[in-house]
Amino acid sequence: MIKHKKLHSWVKECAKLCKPDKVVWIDGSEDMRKSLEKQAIATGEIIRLNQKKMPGCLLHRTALNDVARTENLTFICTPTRKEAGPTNNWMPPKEAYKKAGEIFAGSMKGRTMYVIPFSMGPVGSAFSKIGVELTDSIYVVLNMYIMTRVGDKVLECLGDKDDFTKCLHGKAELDIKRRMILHIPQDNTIWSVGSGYGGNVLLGKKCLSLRIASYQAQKEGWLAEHMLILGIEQPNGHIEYIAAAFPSACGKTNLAMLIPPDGLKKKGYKVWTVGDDIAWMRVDSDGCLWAINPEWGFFGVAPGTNKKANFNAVETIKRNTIFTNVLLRPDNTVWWEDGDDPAPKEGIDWRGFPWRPGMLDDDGSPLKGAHPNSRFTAPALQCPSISYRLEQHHGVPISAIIFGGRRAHVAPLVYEAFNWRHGVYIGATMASERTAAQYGKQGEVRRDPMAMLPFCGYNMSKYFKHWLDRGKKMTKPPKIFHANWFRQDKKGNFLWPGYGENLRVLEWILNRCNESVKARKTPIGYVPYPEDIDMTGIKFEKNALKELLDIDPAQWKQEIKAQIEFLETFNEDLPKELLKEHAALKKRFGF
Ligand code: OXD
Ligand code: MN
Repeated sequence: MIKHKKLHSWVKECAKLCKPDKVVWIDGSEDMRKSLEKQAIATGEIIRLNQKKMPGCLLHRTALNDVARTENLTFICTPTRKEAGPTNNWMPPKEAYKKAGEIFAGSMKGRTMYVIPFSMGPVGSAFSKIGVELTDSIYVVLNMYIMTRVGDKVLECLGDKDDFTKCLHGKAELDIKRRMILHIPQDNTIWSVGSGYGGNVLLGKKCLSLRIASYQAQKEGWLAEHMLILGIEQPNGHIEYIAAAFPSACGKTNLAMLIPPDGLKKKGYKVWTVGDDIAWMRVDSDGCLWAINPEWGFFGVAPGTNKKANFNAVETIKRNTIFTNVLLRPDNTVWWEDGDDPAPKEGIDWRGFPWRPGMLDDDGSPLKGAHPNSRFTAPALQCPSISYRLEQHHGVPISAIIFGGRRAHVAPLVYEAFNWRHGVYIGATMASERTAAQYGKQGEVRRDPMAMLPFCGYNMSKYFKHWLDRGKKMTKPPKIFHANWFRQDKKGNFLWPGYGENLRVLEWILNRCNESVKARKTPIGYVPYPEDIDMTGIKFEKNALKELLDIDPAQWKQEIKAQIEFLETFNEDLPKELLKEHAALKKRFGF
């Protein structure tokens, strides 16, 4: 293979900074993967799980202070603050390189630097992007083998082209005070130092496929989104695809792998999973929106994963899966809260300490065996519902886009935007209530436009404008919807059963796309007539469905006020079209 001059000189430059004992190029072979696995097991970085019960599965524990993405230590590094916008932490590139450079300096002494060429999207697809990650962590290499396509085939595809993302990761001392996740979009560069947690260090995922890619997408005229993609196959074999954006911890993985509920089975639907976290979408020559999932694996939350919530995920993670921060049982298998198995009598918790059910922490709360953000990294192709289109260079055409959040009140189960521009307003103002798994006051509403708040790599006002402009490029734009599976009654009980039953709502959405059902026009958009949501096979009070679809003007008055307060934080940069949508919404209510 011809040596890529720029790539080699960049690797050399980084090695000069970090001073590893050696540099190893990852060729993508199974032999190399196995030998790295062996090394990591020998040093204790990784534990081999029970190979009879869980073939190919591994366990890793992160440092105790390194268990989630650190948004406060994540920066967009552009020449001006305005380019990063009011929703991002900002640092000038020069300062970023200097500060992180001091932490990287000599940090790989006694370690190996691995060079991982990877492709986001099928290797060679016109819609894929290439990155090269340098890392001193075997855990990262093994995860990248699952999450992305890696190795020589990627280098061959890169040839002598310069357009690859330069990703440098180093664990350094894993000290939270010396941790930084830096994106320098103008240099097509990511620097991540001081962390070993997936979201901070698998640089192809949030860093490249969302933050850097969203910046590139704006320049190149496409969309990089925090969305799942699923296909619904109808009895006649026709498959329609939906992309959906929900903030973290709203069940995207579960929705992407949905199994039709018994009551709808006789209709013959089948759901195909294309992706559970990221969608890259572009307007094609047919005037439609097409999407690929750039990833090759799932990096999902373990607690709460069980056969009822997500049977397909349970099947997917039976083999060749890396578990992070879950509980280790005495038979060398793993366990987490709200899984399928009862708590074991004893085990080793996510921190590496002996654990028994009923143990309490310093505050007197039950001590968790698995960390609430413990994860599985599993090959997408092992998922029983994986779509063959995952490997197709062209991706899938999108019929509908869903925005959603977790709202106890206000937002009905589902509604449809009047048009693309209105849909962009719905996406720009979407919100979710914090759960116990997130920092901040529980129940507090956090605005999270298009679920991209932590992931948009440039000024969000410009991002809104970009979304509005995409609509003008399409002759057949997808319809836009808003869904809320989490509405509660007055007693605080969830009104909607969720999980597989969500297909009932997806069916209504597709019926709207195909113009086969009418809907009730309301000030917020089109809302289903209760009889148009097929409730065959489940006991459901008619009133509950009415309550789920109810729009309370008093609540909406407050909501609309909160929406404009949020939009006003973007000052004069906010596209005027969104202000017009806001005024129109108010007017429709008569406020
Ligand atoms: C994720 C997230 O890990 O959105 O996918 O936080
Ligand atoms: Mn995500």
